[in-house]
Amino acid sequence: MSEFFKNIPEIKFEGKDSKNPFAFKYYDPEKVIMGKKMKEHLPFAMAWWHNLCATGVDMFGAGSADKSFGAQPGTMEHAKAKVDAGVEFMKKLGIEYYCFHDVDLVPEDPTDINVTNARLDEISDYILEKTKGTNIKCLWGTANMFGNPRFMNGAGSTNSVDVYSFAAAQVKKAIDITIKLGGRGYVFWGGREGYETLLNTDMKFEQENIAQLMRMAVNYGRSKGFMGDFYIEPKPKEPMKHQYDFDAATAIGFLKQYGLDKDFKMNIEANHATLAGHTFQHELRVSAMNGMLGSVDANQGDMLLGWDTDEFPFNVYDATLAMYEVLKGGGLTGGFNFDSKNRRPSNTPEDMFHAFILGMDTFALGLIKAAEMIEDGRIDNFVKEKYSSFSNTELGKKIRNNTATLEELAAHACDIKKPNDPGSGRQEYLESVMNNILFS
Ligand code: XUL
Ligand code: CO
Repeated sequence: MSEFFKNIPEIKFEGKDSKNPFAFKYYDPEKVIMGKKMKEHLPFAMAWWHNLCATGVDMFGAGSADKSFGAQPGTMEHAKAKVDAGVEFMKKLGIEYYCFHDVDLVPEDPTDINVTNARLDEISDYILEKTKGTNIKCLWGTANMFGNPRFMNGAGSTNSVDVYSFAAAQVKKAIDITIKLGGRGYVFWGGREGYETLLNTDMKFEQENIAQLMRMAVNYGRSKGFMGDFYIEPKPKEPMKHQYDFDAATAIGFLKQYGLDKDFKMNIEANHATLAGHTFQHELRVSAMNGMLGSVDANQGDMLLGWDTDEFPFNVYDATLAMYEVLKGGGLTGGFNFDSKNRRPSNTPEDMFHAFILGMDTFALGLIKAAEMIEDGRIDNFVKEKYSSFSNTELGKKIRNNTATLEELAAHACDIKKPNDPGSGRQEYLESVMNNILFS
């Protein structure tokens, strides 16, 4: 196999004092934290699309990075070169998972879906051959139901039965390939499932059809022995003005309404959370408290930009608060997929490694610090104490076990005439505890 990243060694853990740009400073895969190895807490994944396909093309100019890997883009030779490069890349970083859209793996034939499907069979055989004897496998797969112009009015939400059938065909094939590649999950990100204007949109009709497509996908996947989770990846806008899977709370409500909540969990993307006006931590909390903490698309947005910038995670506060939620939520059923891309001027193969080293070290630091926050106990103890009147009074216990009545509570209020001071929220103190742990 030809080496694509010849000048780059295997990336090893060297510790925080290392100045080696090609070494981990914090990600120490074998280190045990709260009873589990770091690599088990952090099943990292490479996003096929950003890492192996994206060249930095934007609305203002052509790509700046060469992702040809020695082959002509748009050919099966190129598709295979991407597999070779991707496997070398993952091996050098010690990454065990990857995520894909169908059309990241192979070029789509413009006139015949049967040709595309045969290419997917061929490339998945090739991936299996190239990853044989390694621990590398699929984290999740998905169908790209937003790029092709046929999806301009939506996929599950389209007005056209033909287009809906194409969406179904792509989902079916992507599920087959996900199963073949050992995937833990299957993702629905509703790229065009939304609207530009309600003047031309039957929202109820569209949402019913999306739910039906998901139901058919679950039935098909289960009939083929797929035991993994289906995921919705919420995002409020972009490309559509409004997307139906706006945020975790909206997506969970949708899943419950249509009886899909037993088979689906959330795939939370940090940048999508902030676009929805939430923190990454908030979206993880909402998922966890509903038993739907599934997987993470690890990236970050830019405070000054209102779109999905998909930057590699660098913000240690956010990563720590995210890992705090993940640890308290009992971990992910999926993993941490770097749905992140190099900035356009970071256009060399070395930059691809710097980006993953940054992202993996950021989450490793987040994990270390979140575990310290939990073990420290000051924050948890404060929260426990804050709600203690519900556990150390008879009335509080009755409210919690749903046996209190409105009359009884009103009588209590009249009896005491004026409530006791509920107590300080101590936000600044708790933030200083976090700083103390982060920088000690
Ligand atoms: C788009 C996005 C997608 C999904 C998979 O914002 O995040 O790449 O992760 O379709
Ligand atoms: Co994503």
